[in-house]
Amino acid sequence: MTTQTVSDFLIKRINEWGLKRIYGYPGDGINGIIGAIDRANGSVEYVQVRHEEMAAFMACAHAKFTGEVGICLATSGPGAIHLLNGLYDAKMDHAGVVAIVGQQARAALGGDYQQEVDLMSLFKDVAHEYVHMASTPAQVRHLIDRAIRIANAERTVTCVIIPNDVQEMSAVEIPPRKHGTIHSGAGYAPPRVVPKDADLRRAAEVLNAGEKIAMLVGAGALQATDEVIETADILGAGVAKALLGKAVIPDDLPFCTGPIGLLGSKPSWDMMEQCDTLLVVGSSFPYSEFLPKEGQARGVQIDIDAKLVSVRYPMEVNLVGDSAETLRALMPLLERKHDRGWREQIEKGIADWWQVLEARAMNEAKPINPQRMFWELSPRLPDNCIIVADSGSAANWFARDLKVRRGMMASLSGNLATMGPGVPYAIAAKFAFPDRVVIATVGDGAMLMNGINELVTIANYWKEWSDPRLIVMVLANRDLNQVTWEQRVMAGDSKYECSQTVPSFEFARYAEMLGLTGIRVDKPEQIGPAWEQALSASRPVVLEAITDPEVPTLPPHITFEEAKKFTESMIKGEPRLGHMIKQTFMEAVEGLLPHKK
Ligand SMILES: Cc1ncc(C[n+]2csc(CCOP(=O)(O)OP(=O)(O)O)c2C)c(N)n1
Ligand SMILES: [Mg+2]
Repeated sequence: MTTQTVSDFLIKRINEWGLKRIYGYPGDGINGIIGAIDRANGSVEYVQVRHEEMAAFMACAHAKFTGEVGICLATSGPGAIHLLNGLYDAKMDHAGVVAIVGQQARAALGGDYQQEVDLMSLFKDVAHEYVHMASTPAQVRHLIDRAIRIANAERTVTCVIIPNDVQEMSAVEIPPRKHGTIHSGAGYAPPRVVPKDADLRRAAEVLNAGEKIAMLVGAGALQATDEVIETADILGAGVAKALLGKAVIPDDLPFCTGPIGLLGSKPSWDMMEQCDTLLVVGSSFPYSEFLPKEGQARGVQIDIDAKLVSVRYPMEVNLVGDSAETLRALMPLLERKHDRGWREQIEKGIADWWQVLEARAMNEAKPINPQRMFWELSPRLPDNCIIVADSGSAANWFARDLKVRRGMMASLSGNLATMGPGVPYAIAAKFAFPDRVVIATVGDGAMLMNGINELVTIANYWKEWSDPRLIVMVLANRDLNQVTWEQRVMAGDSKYECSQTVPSFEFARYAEMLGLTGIRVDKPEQIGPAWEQALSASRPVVLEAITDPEVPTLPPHITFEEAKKFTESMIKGEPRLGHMIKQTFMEAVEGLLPHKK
């Protein structure tokens, strides 16, 4: 090739940044770029998805699981619009994603042209840190350099819009050396960010003065496992984990109180109710009512992003810094708590809670108790596996019942809490780590929203993965269950069948039709063997579990107000009232009784 186009240069530059994969969907707004990817002979891998939103979810998951920037590509107009929800997911969970989108030819813009959408305005919110359109080839080098660097450094979404005529023009690799040109370079290395000594000392004073210390860790602490464990040990603290921080520390540590919030655990709730000091590391967990009451505890927060400190609880000391580095700098200033009473109390609560969870999981249900699907998976989780959950009741059981160990990764849509990322996240995890087992836990509503379509993508690509094991476990409860329970508990409304009941769909048979393995379980005794079969399969598996929608996804403690509304909803009439009351009662009793084997 003698003349390289703007698009050829774009792909070359992405390569120079060390990025090797693009999730996309074609259209005439990006023909130039697709052609360049083809000409690049595999230097960048193009993954074809079923819908642009899925490409954005995959780019997001790529960023979450690898720490690299994820890239998604869509055509002008409809393709660009489809990206949005996945991009918001990335933005809100602080995953670095670059969206590259096409646009109509420059000469047509402003002419009410076919597929002409004001993309600058469309992306101005989600990509406000950096969204620009190339109007001439000499711009492309710095647009892509800056989009990638800013996405990486700010852990956010950026967007480069390239009109289709610009894509086909001759590249200007080196802009002329004259007034009004930009000469950018590639590369980014994250800095070492540590707070000032005086602030570390102030934080240590607060933590040393406390007697009952609660820690809360989130996604920002994923690279600080050892430091979190060591700090908790010095402080005699318990550690609660926000959803996105599920993999920060192993769940079987005796002082890990597990999840917090509506999907949380009783030990996390008790710890936050009773602590006198709160140390938050890398989390902006949203619900303040699950944190100590204002004034109850003195607070210290560590976060790399100054915008996120002291937004959920008024902290006495805010340390802006990298979690691991900051904890390492802080630890020598901390005094080991000699009275371990607080820690022992927390550990006792945790041990009891695990028994409650086991009893809840083993409760009878019609036909399968969804918690048992997770409970039985837990001890069978392969080393280094990657687990994802969709938004829905699965997120509760993912958070509570799965015992994540060291080396595993786990994620979901934390802040946007959108339905739909389960299967695409799993696909991106497989592309990033083809040798690791990936397990997605997804509701039937989310599967029917988009999951069954992305199963086609799995069928299309699985033979390329060195270990083909990808398991999509579907909670087939014929219900939009998470919301059904929210409507009962939070609004006091009974189930509105018209909005909540999901049509039946044979997920396992559909998987078989696609050439995958389909397993269907509708008896509790089939659960263990089904997981064994799925985890030793030689191709991706859809494990369809016929689960009971009347198993409550109640928060760890229900407030009086919620309980009252819940009772009202039951009185107003529920389709399966008798069974539901029994199931809820069993759950409540399991939470109260001491469990003796
Ligand atoms: C895109 C989107 N639409 C709607 C919601 C609200 N919502 C949250 S969970 C849920 C129900 C999910 O149903 P399903 O996937 O079947 O899982 P289940 O709770 O039944 O296990 C809904 C409708 C959402 N979070 N995202
Ligand atoms: Mg459902």
